[in-house]
Amino acid sequence: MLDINKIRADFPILERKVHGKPLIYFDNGATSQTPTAVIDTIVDYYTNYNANIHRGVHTLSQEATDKYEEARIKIQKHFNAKHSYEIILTSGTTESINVIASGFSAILKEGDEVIVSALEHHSNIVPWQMMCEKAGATLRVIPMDEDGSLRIDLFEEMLNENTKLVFCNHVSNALGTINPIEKIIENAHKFGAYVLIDGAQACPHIKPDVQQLDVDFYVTSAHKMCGPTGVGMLYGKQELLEMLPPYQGGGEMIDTVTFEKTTYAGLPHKFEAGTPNICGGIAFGAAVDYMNAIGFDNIQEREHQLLDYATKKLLEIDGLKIYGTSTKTSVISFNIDGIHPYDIGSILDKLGIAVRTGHHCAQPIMDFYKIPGTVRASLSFYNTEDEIDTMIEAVKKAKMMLS
Ligand code: C6P
Repeated sequence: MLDINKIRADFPILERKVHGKPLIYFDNGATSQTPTAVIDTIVDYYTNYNANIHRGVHTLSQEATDKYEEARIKIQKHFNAKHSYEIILTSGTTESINVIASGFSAILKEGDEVIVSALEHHSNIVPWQMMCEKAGATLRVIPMDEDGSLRIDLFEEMLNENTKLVFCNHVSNALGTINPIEKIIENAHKFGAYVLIDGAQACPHIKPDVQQLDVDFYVTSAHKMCGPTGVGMLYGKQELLEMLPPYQGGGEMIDTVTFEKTTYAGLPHKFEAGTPNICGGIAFGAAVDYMNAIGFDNIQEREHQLLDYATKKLLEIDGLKIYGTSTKTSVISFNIDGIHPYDIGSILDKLGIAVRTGHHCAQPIMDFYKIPGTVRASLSFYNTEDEIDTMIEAVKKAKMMLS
């Protein structure tokens, strides 16, 4: 059992007030809060060893380089990648996806097919559309079901010898539903297609093992798992990362440069042009340490308690509908009959409660349900039942005011 009061003390922001009320932070799907261990790592970097990495012989640069590469190894171990150089540090999930989409734009050809799921965030749709447009490939979509699950039966029918790539999120950001990525990877591989899994919403709750999954590419952002913004990960199998062309040209991604010809550095540097987010990378490592110290089994158990508690209480409110009811993480997306989600979100904010409202960068899901958006409460292990009770009362109040 987690000591929630002790855990909450790790997050200084939870002490603050919003509109004179204690902050209740239920927008963890957008970004999670930052524990003192990560904040201290950031302060320590800028206070004691801020320097550019892989470039200097001086002590500060070497210290920063060592810490950055230590963080890469922490991330490698966390995701159980075979080699640390299979972990590319990027600015986040969006950039990680764009690295792969840009690389495959040069490899795919007309007649090739790529498959994406209906449950994707725009980051896992738009780069592939751009890639297909450049390469002349066709984008196909795995349909979803009313309960927020994917039609895996139809996915299996869509696969054929032209299928080259499959993209799917591990967990839907708009609904919290968990996709059967093991099945998706296994079936795609039967046809020789590569699979990219967007783990942005899974990694705060689940510890993926990329070797066990046998996934080709797995991407995530640090800021949803207690780390800072502006840094994330692209995991790729060595042979695939070696096959793909670099994403950006610049310093540190080269081996030799002349005006006639440039040769590229090996992994991971080939994909890390320019000065990276050094402090962010180191703090990402600290966030991984923090979450592992709490333990993903404990996190899941706690978040399931919160999810069950909140779901039961919300469903007692007349006219309230929850979207996405298949197996899921601690995300509740809901609407109340006849009330715009934005109006509910605004009233909750006045009461100190942070939720996200709108289409959640997943417009196709909203189109499927024929709604403009939802109110999304995304809960984390540091939330409490008392906070949920306050939200329930606030939702009832909002309903009364807006009906
Ligand atoms: N979703 C949300 O409120 P970046 O912005 O690159 O860190 O992550 C993009 C992204 C990609 N895939 C999924 C499944 C995501 O949930 C997100 C970010 C946030 O749902 C902000 S839009």
